[in-house]
Amino acid sequence: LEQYPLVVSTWPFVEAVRAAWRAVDGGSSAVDSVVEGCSACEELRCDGTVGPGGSPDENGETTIDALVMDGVTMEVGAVAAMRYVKDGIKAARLVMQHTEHTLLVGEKASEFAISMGLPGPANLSSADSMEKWAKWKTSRCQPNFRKNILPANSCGPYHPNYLEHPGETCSASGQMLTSNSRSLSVGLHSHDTISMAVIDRMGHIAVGTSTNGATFKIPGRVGDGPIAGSSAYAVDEVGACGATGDGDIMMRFLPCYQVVESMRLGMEPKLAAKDAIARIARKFPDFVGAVVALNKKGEHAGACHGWTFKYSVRSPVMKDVEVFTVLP
Ligand code: SD4
Repeated sequence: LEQYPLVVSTWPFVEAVRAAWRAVDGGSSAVDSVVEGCSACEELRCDGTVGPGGSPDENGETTIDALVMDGVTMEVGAVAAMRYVKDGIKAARLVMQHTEHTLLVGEKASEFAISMGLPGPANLSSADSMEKWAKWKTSRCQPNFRKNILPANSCGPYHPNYLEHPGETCSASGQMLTSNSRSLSVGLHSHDTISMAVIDRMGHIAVGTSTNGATFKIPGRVGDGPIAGSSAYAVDEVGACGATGDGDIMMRFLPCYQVVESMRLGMEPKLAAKDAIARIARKFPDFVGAVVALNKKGEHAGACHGWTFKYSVRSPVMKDVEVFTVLP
Protein backbone atom coordinates (compact mmCIF):
# COMPACT_ATOMS: atom_id res chain seq x y z
CA LEU A 1 0.00 0.00 0.00
CA GLU A 2 1.34 3.34 -0.99
CA GLN A 3 0.38 5.16 2.20
CA TYR A 4 2.45 2.81 4.39
CA PRO A 5 4.71 2.85 6.24
CA LEU A 6 3.91 6.09 8.00
CA VAL A 7 5.32 7.99 10.97
CA VAL A 8 3.55 10.90 12.73
CA SER A 9 4.88 12.75 15.78
CA THR A 10 4.01 15.73 17.92
CA TRP A 11 6.28 18.76 17.33
CA PRO A 12 9.12 19.21 14.84
CA PHE A 13 11.10 16.33 16.34
CA VAL A 14 12.54 15.68 12.90
CA GLU A 15 15.46 13.47 13.94
CA ALA A 16 13.16 11.25 15.98
CA VAL A 17 10.80 10.84 13.03
CA ARG A 18 13.76 10.06 10.76
CA ALA A 19 14.94 7.38 13.21
CA ALA A 20 11.48 5.78 13.32
CA TRP A 21 11.23 6.01 9.54
CA ARG A 22 14.59 4.28 9.02
CA ALA A 23 13.41 1.45 11.26
CA VAL A 24 9.94 1.02 9.78
CA ASP A 25 11.08 1.51 6.19
CA GLY A 26 13.69 -1.17 6.85
CA GLY A 27 10.95 -3.60 7.86
CA SER A 28 10.78 -3.19 11.66
CA SER A 29 7.44 -3.59 13.40
CA ALA A 30 5.36 -0.57 14.37
CA VAL A 31 6.18 -1.14 18.06
CA ASP A 32 9.93 -1.39 17.49
CA SER A 33 9.94 1.61 15.16
CA VAL A 34 8.06 3.77 17.65
CA VAL A 35 10.61 2.75 20.29
CA GLU A 36 13.46 3.66 17.91
CA GLY A 37 11.88 7.07 17.29
CA CYS A 38 11.17 7.95 20.90
CA SER A 39 14.61 6.63 21.95
CA ALA A 40 16.23 9.00 19.48
CA CYS A 41 14.33 11.86 21.11
CA GLU A 42 15.48 10.73 24.57
CA GLU A 43 19.12 10.50 23.41
CA LEU A 44 18.96 13.89 21.70
CA ARG A 45 17.13 15.31 24.72
CA CYS A 46 14.52 16.83 22.42
CA ASP A 47 13.79 20.39 23.54
CA GLY A 48 15.38 19.67 26.93
CA THR A 49 12.10 18.12 28.07
CA VAL A 50 12.49 14.48 26.99
CA GLY A 51 15.10 11.99 28.22
CA PRO A 52 17.89 12.59 30.73
CA GLY A 53 18.83 16.10 31.80
CA GLY A 54 15.43 17.64 31.09
CA SER A 55 12.78 19.44 33.11
CA PRO A 56 13.48 19.13 36.87
CA ASP A 57 10.83 18.80 39.58
CA GLU A 58 10.58 21.02 42.70
CA ASN A 59 13.52 19.15 44.23
CA GLY A 60 15.65 19.50 41.12
CA GLU A 61 15.30 15.87 40.09
CA THR A 62 14.56 14.83 36.52
CA THR A 63 12.27 11.80 36.11
CA ILE A 64 10.72 10.08 33.13
CA ASP A 65 7.17 9.19 32.07
CA ALA A 66 6.85 6.92 29.01
CA LEU A 67 4.36 4.63 27.32
CA VAL A 68 4.13 2.24 24.41
CA MET A 69 0.95 0.71 23.01
CA ASP A 70 0.47 -1.98 20.39
CA GLY A 71 -2.72 -1.28 18.44
CA VAL A 72 -3.00 -4.91 17.30
CA THR A 73 -2.92 -6.65 20.69
CA MET A 74 -4.03 -3.62 22.77
CA GLU A 75 -1.06 -4.35 25.02
CA VAL A 76 0.36 -1.35 26.86
CA GLY A 77 3.57 -0.87 28.85
CA ALA A 78 4.36 2.30 30.76
CA VAL A 79 6.62 3.78 33.41
CA ALA A 80 5.80 6.84 35.50
CA ALA A 81 8.04 9.12 37.55
CA MET A 82 10.88 6.70 36.80
CA ARG A 83 14.16 7.69 38.47
CA TYR A 84 17.83 6.99 37.58
CA VAL A 85 17.15 5.32 34.21
CA LYS A 86 17.55 7.21 30.94
CA ASP A 87 15.68 4.88 28.62
CA GLY A 88 12.01 5.64 29.24
CA ILE A 89 10.49 4.16 26.12
CA LYS A 90 12.63 1.00 26.29
CA ALA A 91 11.58 0.52 29.91
CA ALA A 92 7.95 0.89 28.79
CA ARG A 93 8.47 -1.77 26.12
CA LEU A 94 9.98 -4.11 28.73
CA VAL A 95 6.89 -3.67 30.90
CA MET A 96 4.68 -4.45 27.89
CA GLN A 97 6.62 -7.44 26.59
CA HIS A 98 7.94 -9.03 29.77
CA THR A 99 5.26 -8.49 32.41
CA GLU A 100 1.53 -8.99 32.79
CA HIS A 101 1.32 -5.42 34.11
CA THR A 102 0.67 -2.13 32.34
CA LEU A 103 2.25 0.58 34.50
CA LEU A 104 5.21 0.62 36.92
CA VAL A 105 6.10 3.70 38.97
CA GLY A 106 9.00 5.49 40.62
CA GLU A 107 12.01 3.72 42.00
CA LYS A 108 10.41 0.32 41.52
CA ALA A 109 10.08 1.02 37.80
CA SER A 110 13.80 1.86 37.76
CA GLU A 111 14.69 -1.35 39.61
CA PHE A 112 12.66 -3.39 37.13
CA ALA A 113 14.24 -1.64 34.14
CA ILE A 114 17.76 -2.19 35.48
CA SER A 115 17.00 -5.82 36.37
CA MET A 116 15.94 -6.32 32.75
CA GLY A 117 19.25 -4.99 31.48
CA LEU A 118 18.80 -1.27 30.89
CA PRO A 119 21.74 0.88 32.02
CA GLY A 120 21.47 2.43 35.48
CA PRO A 121 21.35 3.78 38.06
CA ALA A 122 22.27 6.93 36.12
CA ASN A 123 22.20 10.57 37.10
CA LEU A 124 19.39 12.19 35.13
CA SER A 125 20.47 15.74 35.96
CA SER A 126 22.39 17.93 33.53
CA ALA A 127 24.10 21.31 33.87
CA ASP A 128 21.08 22.69 32.07
CA SER A 129 18.45 21.14 34.38
CA MET A 130 20.41 22.17 37.48
CA GLU A 131 20.75 25.74 36.27
CA LYS A 132 17.06 25.97 35.43
CA TRP A 133 16.21 24.64 38.87
CA ALA A 134 18.65 26.91 40.74
CA LYS A 135 17.20 29.95 39.00
CA TRP A 136 13.68 28.92 39.89
CA LYS A 137 14.59 28.06 43.46
CA THR A 138 16.10 31.47 44.10
CA SER A 139 13.65 33.55 42.11
CA ARG A 140 11.59 36.00 44.12
CA CYS A 141 8.24 34.80 42.84
CA GLN A 142 8.33 31.19 41.89
CA PRO A 143 5.59 29.92 39.64
CA ASN A 144 4.56 26.50 40.95
CA PHE A 145 1.79 23.94 40.88
CA ARG A 146 0.27 24.49 44.34
CA LYS A 147 -3.05 26.20 44.89
CA ASN A 148 -5.19 27.29 47.81
CA ILE A 149 -2.07 27.36 49.99
CA LEU A 150 -0.49 30.76 49.38
CA PRO A 151 -1.74 33.66 51.49
CA ALA A 152 -3.43 36.25 49.28
CA ASN A 153 -1.16 38.70 47.47
CA SER A 154 1.99 36.78 48.14
CA CYS A 155 4.10 34.34 46.29
CA GLY A 156 7.50 32.56 46.45
CA PRO A 157 10.14 31.82 47.37
CA TYR A 158 8.74 28.36 47.35
CA HIS A 159 8.47 26.50 50.63
CA PRO A 160 6.60 23.22 51.00
CA ASN A 161 4.62 24.69 53.85
CA TYR A 162 3.40 28.11 52.84
CA LEU A 163 1.21 28.43 55.90
CA GLU A 164 4.16 28.27 58.26
CA HIS A 165 6.43 30.17 55.90
CA PRO A 166 4.25 32.72 54.17
CA GLY A 167 5.74 34.09 50.98
CA GLU A 168 6.72 37.70 50.65
CA THR A 169 4.15 40.16 49.44
CA CYS A 170 4.92 40.67 45.82
CA SER A 171 5.91 44.04 44.48
CA ALA A 172 5.15 45.27 40.99
CA SER A 173 7.81 42.94 39.66
CA GLY A 174 6.12 39.81 40.96
CA GLN A 175 2.53 38.74 40.69
CA MET A 176 0.25 35.93 41.63
CA LEU A 177 -0.19 33.55 38.77
CA THR A 178 -3.51 32.62 37.25
CA SER A 179 -3.91 29.07 36.04
CA ASN A 180 -3.15 30.11 32.49
CA SER A 181 0.06 31.95 33.26
CA ARG A 182 0.91 29.00 35.49
CA SER A 183 0.79 26.54 32.60
CA LEU A 184 2.73 28.86 30.39
CA SER A 185 5.43 29.78 32.85
CA VAL A 186 5.78 26.63 34.90
CA GLY A 187 5.20 23.54 32.92
CA LEU A 188 4.81 24.34 29.32
CA HIS A 189 7.29 26.90 28.12
CA SER A 190 8.51 24.45 25.52
CA HIS A 191 7.20 21.38 23.83
CA ASP A 192 7.66 18.78 26.53
CA THR A 193 6.36 15.56 25.05
CA ILE A 194 7.06 13.32 22.11
CA SER A 195 3.97 11.33 21.21
CA MET A 196 4.52 9.27 18.08
CA ALA A 197 2.41 6.93 15.95
CA VAL A 198 3.78 4.47 13.39
CA ILE A 199 2.02 2.29 10.82
CA ASP A 200 4.35 -0.44 9.58
CA ARG A 201 4.53 -2.23 6.23
CA MET A 202 1.99 -4.79 7.40
CA GLY A 203 -0.41 -1.94 8.15
CA HIS A 204 -0.12 -2.46 11.91
CA ILE A 205 -0.18 0.55 14.19
CA ALA A 206 1.56 1.46 17.46
CA VAL A 207 2.07 4.57 19.55
CA GLY A 208 4.65 5.72 22.08
CA THR A 209 5.33 8.73 24.29
CA SER A 210 8.22 10.00 26.39
CA THR A 211 8.52 13.10 28.57
CA ASN A 212 9.98 14.50 31.77
CA GLY A 213 6.50 15.81 32.55
CA ALA A 214 5.81 19.31 33.77
CA THR A 215 8.74 21.51 34.79
CA PHE A 216 8.91 22.16 38.58
CA LYS A 217 6.15 19.62 39.22
CA ILE A 218 5.53 18.44 42.74
CA PRO A 219 7.68 15.31 43.22
CA GLY A 220 5.50 12.26 42.60
CA ARG A 221 3.31 13.99 40.06
CA VAL A 222 2.40 11.81 37.09
CA GLY A 223 0.98 13.47 34.01
CA ASP A 224 -0.78 12.20 30.93
CA GLY A 225 2.43 10.82 29.38
CA PRO A 226 2.16 7.23 30.68
CA ILE A 227 -1.66 7.06 30.56
CA ALA A 228 -3.08 5.10 27.63
CA GLY A 229 -5.92 6.99 25.99
CA SER A 230 -4.62 10.29 27.26
CA SER A 231 -1.18 11.01 25.72
CA ALA A 232 -1.58 8.35 23.04
CA TYR A 233 -3.87 5.58 21.85
CA ALA A 234 -3.87 3.14 18.96
CA VAL A 235 -6.48 0.75 17.62
CA ASP A 236 -5.37 -1.27 14.64
CA GLU A 237 -8.68 -1.19 12.77
CA VAL A 238 -9.16 2.56 13.25
CA GLY A 239 -6.06 4.68 13.72
CA ALA A 240 -4.08 6.46 16.39
CA CYS A 241 -3.67 9.70 18.31
CA GLY A 242 -0.89 11.54 20.11
CA ALA A 243 -1.30 14.39 22.59
CA THR A 244 0.83 17.08 24.21
CA GLY A 245 0.08 19.91 26.58
CA ASP A 246 -1.14 20.47 30.11
CA GLY A 247 -1.30 16.84 31.15
CA ASP A 248 -2.85 17.54 34.54
CA ILE A 249 -5.97 18.74 32.77
CA MET A 250 -5.86 16.63 29.63
CA MET A 251 -5.66 13.31 31.48
CA ARG A 252 -9.14 13.96 32.91
CA PHE A 253 -10.59 13.72 29.39
CA LEU A 254 -8.65 10.86 27.76
CA PRO A 255 -8.43 12.94 24.57
CA CYS A 256 -6.65 10.29 22.51
CA TYR A 257 -9.21 7.64 23.41
CA GLN A 258 -11.85 10.17 22.39
CA VAL A 259 -10.16 10.86 19.05
CA VAL A 260 -9.82 7.19 18.12
CA GLU A 261 -13.35 6.32 19.18
CA SER A 262 -14.74 9.28 17.21
CA MET A 263 -12.85 8.08 14.14
CA ARG A 264 -14.22 4.57 14.73
CA LEU A 265 -17.69 6.09 14.48
CA GLY A 266 -16.79 7.67 11.16
CA MET A 267 -15.34 11.10 11.93
CA GLU A 268 -12.51 12.44 9.82
CA PRO A 269 -9.24 12.98 11.77
CA LYS A 270 -9.64 16.76 11.66
CA LEU A 271 -13.11 16.76 13.19
CA ALA A 272 -12.19 14.09 15.74
CA ALA A 273 -9.14 16.10 16.84
CA LYS A 274 -11.10 19.36 17.07
CA ASP A 275 -13.90 17.72 19.03
CA ALA A 276 -11.50 16.19 21.58
CA ILE A 277 -9.82 19.55 22.17
CA ALA A 278 -13.17 21.40 22.34
CA ARG A 279 -14.44 19.06 25.07
CA ILE A 280 -11.51 20.11 27.27
CA ALA A 281 -11.65 23.80 26.36
CA ARG A 282 -15.32 24.02 27.31
CA LYS A 283 -14.44 23.21 30.92
CA PHE A 284 -10.91 24.65 31.04
CA PRO A 285 -10.76 27.63 28.66
CA ASP A 286 -7.21 28.44 29.80
CA PHE A 287 -5.70 25.01 29.12
CA VAL A 288 -2.86 24.63 26.67
CA GLY A 289 -2.68 21.49 24.57
CA ALA A 290 -2.91 19.70 21.26
CA VAL A 291 -3.66 16.36 19.64
CA VAL A 292 -2.69 14.81 16.33
CA ALA A 293 -4.99 12.21 14.80
CA LEU A 294 -4.19 9.59 12.19
CA ASN A 295 -6.55 7.12 10.51
CA LYS A 296 -5.83 3.87 8.69
CA LYS A 297 -6.13 5.59 5.32
CA GLY A 298 -3.06 7.56 6.34
CA GLU A 299 -5.02 10.81 6.72
CA HIS A 300 -3.77 13.01 9.56
CA ALA A 301 -4.77 16.26 11.23
CA GLY A 302 -4.09 18.23 14.38
CA ALA A 303 -6.06 20.49 16.68
CA CYS A 304 -4.81 22.74 19.46
CA HIS A 305 -5.84 25.24 22.10
CA GLY A 306 -3.86 28.06 23.70
CA TRP A 307 -0.77 27.69 21.51
CA THR A 308 0.30 27.01 17.95
CA PHE A 309 0.96 23.31 17.45
CA LYS A 310 3.27 21.62 15.00
CA TYR A 311 3.52 17.97 14.10
CA SER A 312 5.83 15.96 11.87
CA VAL A 313 5.05 13.35 9.25
CA ARG A 314 7.09 10.98 7.09
CA SER A 315 5.31 8.97 4.41
CA PRO A 316 6.44 7.11 1.28
CA VAL A 317 5.44 10.05 -0.93
CA MET A 318 7.65 12.49 1.01
CA LYS A 319 11.38 12.95 0.38
CA ASP A 320 12.01 13.78 4.02
CA VAL A 321 10.06 14.63 7.17
CA GLU A 322 7.45 17.36 6.69
CA VAL A 323 6.25 19.64 9.48
CA PHE A 324 2.61 20.76 9.63
CA THR A 325 1.44 23.82 11.56
CA VAL A 326 -1.93 23.93 13.33
CA LEU A 327 -3.40 27.21 14.56
CA PRO A 328 -5.68 27.35 17.59
C1 SD4 B 1 2.77 16.50 30.97
N1 SD4 B 1 1.92 16.31 28.75
O1 SD4 B 1 3.46 15.81 31.70
C2 SD4 B 1 3.11 16.51 29.51
C3 SD4 B 1 3.79 17.77 29.17
C4 SD4 B 1 3.62 18.15 27.75
O2 SD4 B 1 3.73 19.66 26.07
O3 SD4 B 1 3.25 17.42 26.90
N2 SD4 B 1 3.87 19.35 27.35
O4 SD4 B 1 1.85 17.19 31.37
